Amino acid sequence: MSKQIAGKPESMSPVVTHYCPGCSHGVVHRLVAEVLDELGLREQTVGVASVGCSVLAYNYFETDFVQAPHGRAPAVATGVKRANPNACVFTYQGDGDMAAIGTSEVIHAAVRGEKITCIMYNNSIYGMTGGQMSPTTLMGAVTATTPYGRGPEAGMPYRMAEILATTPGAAYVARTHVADVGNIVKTKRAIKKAFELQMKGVGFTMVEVLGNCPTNWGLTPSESNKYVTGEMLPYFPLGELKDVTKEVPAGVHA
Ligand SMILES: Cc1ncc(C[n+]2csc(CCOP(=O)(O)OP(=O)(O)O)c2C)c(N)n1
Ligand code: SF4
Repeated sequence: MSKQIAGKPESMSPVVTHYCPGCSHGVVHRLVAEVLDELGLREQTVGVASVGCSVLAYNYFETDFVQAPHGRAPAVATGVKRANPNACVFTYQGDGDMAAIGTSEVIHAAVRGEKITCIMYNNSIYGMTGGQMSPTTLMGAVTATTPYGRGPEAGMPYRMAEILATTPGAAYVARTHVADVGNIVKTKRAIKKAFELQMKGVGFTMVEVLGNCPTNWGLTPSESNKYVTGEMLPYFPLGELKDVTKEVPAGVHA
């Protein structure tokens, strides 16, 4: 008799997602679900879905979920966490949701040191609405709203993780990618650390995950993963940008 050695995490619903073939949104969902299983947090978790391709995230997790208006997930998560301090509360947002319409919400949540985890899937484009430029679209990139390539009139793409890492309330901020297996494993580690620090009440935690959008980039899944590593990585460096557990207390020399 064959023995099952791999299956869906308990925190993931047994359904087929609506994501395009080759899209990494599903990979990141799975990592979140695996982490919730490993930390035994499923029954006390409340996810906050945003607006974008991941708007249906509430159908994919076996946890409680709330749907927030576009960009407002960190504000909704703040309310959920303050009302339920023992809950594990996370948002799942695109770069359009967090870095465009929701810039203010996430920065103020970080400044306040809200004990939540915000996950930003950065595919450098508005995926759901047909591939318009987002704040993280690379210079020169052709999108539905930049047919000649993003130019200086739109300003430079900005780095959400670096911005959040400068806020005093942030406890942990990291940027990872999921374009190859080794980095999928590293992304899981970062998400796990963020959830652990949230549950220890250390402060605001955020993981920016560089992901693909083969459909709106007009690339195959494999080409789109090469775009992540070849084009996005030089502008969006990986790493733990803030980890208060590693900081040396004032007056102590490392
Ligand atoms: C208030 C409001 N403004 C605009 C929209 C249209 N809209 C829906 S999704 C979206 C962008 C989503 O892009 P992103 O957050 O990067 O997620 P992705 O779809 O790429 O995963 C926009 C502009 C909306 N739904 N509500
Ligand atoms: S449009 Fe892009 S981000 Fe959205 S599901 Fe398809 S590939 Fe993924």
